[in-house]
Order: sequence, then C-alpha cells, then structure tokens
Amino acid sequence: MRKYLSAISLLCLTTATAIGQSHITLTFTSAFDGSYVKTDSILVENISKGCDTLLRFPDTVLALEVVSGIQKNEIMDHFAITQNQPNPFSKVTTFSVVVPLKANVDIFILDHSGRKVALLSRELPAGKNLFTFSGGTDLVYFIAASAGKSSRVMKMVRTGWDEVTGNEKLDYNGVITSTEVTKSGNHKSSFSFSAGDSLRMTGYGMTPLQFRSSDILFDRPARDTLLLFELKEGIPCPVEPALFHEGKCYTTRLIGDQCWFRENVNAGIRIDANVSQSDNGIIEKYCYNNNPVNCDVYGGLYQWYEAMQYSNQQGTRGICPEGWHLPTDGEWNILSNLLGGETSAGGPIKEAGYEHWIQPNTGATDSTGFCALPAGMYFDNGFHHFRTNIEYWSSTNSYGPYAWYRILYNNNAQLVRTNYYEKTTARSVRCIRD
Ligand SMILES: [Ca+2]
Repeated sequence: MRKYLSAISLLCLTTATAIGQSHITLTFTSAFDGSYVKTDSILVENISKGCDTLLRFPDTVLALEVVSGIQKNEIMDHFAITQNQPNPFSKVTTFSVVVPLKANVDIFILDHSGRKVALLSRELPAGKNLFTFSGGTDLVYFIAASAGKSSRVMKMVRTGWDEVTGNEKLDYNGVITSTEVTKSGNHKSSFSFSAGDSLRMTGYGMTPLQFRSSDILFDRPARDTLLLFELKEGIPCPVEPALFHEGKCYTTRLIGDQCWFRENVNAGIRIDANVSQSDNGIIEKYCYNNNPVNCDVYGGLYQWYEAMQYSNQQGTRGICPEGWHLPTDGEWNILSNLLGGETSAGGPIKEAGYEHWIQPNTGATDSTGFCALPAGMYFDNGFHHFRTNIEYWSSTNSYGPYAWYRILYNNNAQLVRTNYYEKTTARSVRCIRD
C-alpha cells in the first residue's frame, strides 16, 4: 500500500495548483492485496444531491463539472488530456493534450508506484497536441499534465505482461489545430455536482481467483484526485453499502438474497470479562484477553442476553442498528444451505490466508466477502480458541440456558450448528438486514 500512497502524494503535488478550476477530475484505480487489478465498474453517488452515475471499464475517469462555488477559469477549463488510444494498450499508445492557448506544459508519466518514468516540458501551441507513449515493465501508468494553474490526470492500462518491454518512452508528434475542444473523461449530463458535495464511490472488480470484489470510498473532492479502491471479496448490499453504528463504520455484503455485515459487531463499552454483562441500558462487550486492540480487529464478545438486549424474541434488533437484527437460526440455515451446507459453508465465509487465522485455515476462500475472523470466545472464566475458532450467535432460543449458534474452525471448512455451551458464553455477533 505504501507504493500507492506515494503515487497519491506525488499526484497531489502535481495537481495542487488546480483549485479554482471548474472541473474536477477523479481518476480511479484498484488494488487487491497490494497488486493492481482492473476496475470493472465504478458507481459514483452524490449523497448530497441524490444522483449517481456509473463508469465502466476502461472508462475510469470522471470529470465533474462544478456547478458553483468555485471561480471559473473559462479558458483553462478546456485544458485536457484525452483518454489514450488504445486503452488498454499492449506496447504503444497515443494520447493528446488539448491546450486552449499557447502554454508551457509539463507532462509526467508515472508508473503505478508513483515513480516518474518520463517527463516532457515544452511550450505547446494551441490545439490538440499528440503524444506517443511506449510502455515499459509496468501494467498501469498515469499521465499528469500541468499548465499554469490547471492540471489533469489520466490513467493508462496495459493488457498484460506478455508485451513487457524495456524503458518507457514519451514522444511528441505535433499539433492538430482545431476549434473543437475535447474534455477529459466523460461528462455525465444527468449527474450534477456542486463544490462541497459528498460522494460515495463503489468500485467493483475481480480478485485474481475470479471472485467478485468491491470497495467503498467517501470523499468531498475539491481538486483533481486519484482514488484507490482496495478491493475485498464480495459486493455490498445495494440498499445499504455501508453504515455507521455506535461510532464505527461497517460495510455490508450481499450473499444470495441476504444482506450481512462484513465485520463483526464491535459496539459498546469494554468491561473486564470477570464481570457479567447486565441489563443496564448500556451495551457492554468483552475484548479477547481484555485487550481493546482485539476488539478493533476481531469485534466484541457478547453474552447472549446482552447481544439480544434482554429480549427473548428471535429476530430482535439486539445490539444491531435500526433496520437490522440478530440473525435467526433459520437465517443462518439459509446462508449455510446456499454455500453447500454445514460441511462446507465455512470456506466461502472465512477470511482467506493466515493473517488472522492460524494454518491450515482449511477451505477458506471468502468468495462471499463475509470475512469471518477467528475471534475466539469467553467461557468458564477464560478466553479460548483465539485465531482458531469463531462462534456466531443466532437470536433463536434452544431451551433454558441454551441458544443456537454457529462455529467456524481453522482446521476444517464446516459451519457447525450447535447449542452446546450456555448463553453466558461470550461470542461474536453479525447483523443481518431486516
Ligand atoms: Ca448491558
């Protein structure tokens, strides 16, 4: 990720002079596990205005026409980079820089890590100035062009490693003088944007294992910006892609027809686990080993009555936000059956890899994006099974001191349904949409 951050800071430097323009260019790129991946589509929602627009690959640039609030600079509005052709490209591609008036222009080519691989500084005549770029060993490049107070960014994508060559090369091929002005990116007439509006941007792509993946970014852009989606498996629920609950942001995942939290609930105040959670109007949680850092990563651990907020009704809201509830045993069954039943449903919902799960983390693909983490549990005056198990409550009573819950293990792919240990055991909670 450090590589991408350096790319962003570099581009911020080259675009910092863009304030005052009446167009803002948002350029999107995506990574999975730190490596560049293709962004299939991007949903940009203007939360302040209630309108949205969808970009589809290879169109990953959105030029926002700022309606008001920023002083217009009519002439340099038309300063633009046209999308390179072809894009994606194998070895050589062309693009043009449109200059409305003769100007000194700096054109940088940056690779995906922000390293400057080519630079061309010269006076360009008014018109469409043509350039040829030969790719080197990278799969994604950015063109950054600046003239006076205006700057623009454009992304170029390679088709694959097979065309990898030596050094990058940037050539100037002259100018086409024309009164026609080409703007960077696509202008969406139905999509409006004013200075200060908040955008929610959802990027979609595929993981290297060909699972659908997504990420959500929030921004209130005031200048040209390069935005990086850090894609995770699964897609968010259209009805509520992300939400705040008890001071924490959660993202959501659509699995079949169900909409689940992607993170374990971490609501309430931490108390030491030798003190029982109680019906006191305050959500209380335990953190594994009484360490708050474990709550930040793995979520809180809740006794059943506390998770239910002292209701006995299955499907009750409990510690979930309004519009959500604690999943019933039947809702867990629907998820389990969708994923092949109790013997195999664990694999598609466990986070893959060994960052949190101890090896072998059998069957874990997280193809659903549910991202179950091995939070362990608290019972019998001790914390147990950290990084090897997670147990999720259902809101369905079994009998007396028992309720139904599900267990995931590091050494098999099961999603086990059981009621074996009492409601006083502290377990993890996921919320599901009403
Ligand atoms: Ca309480």
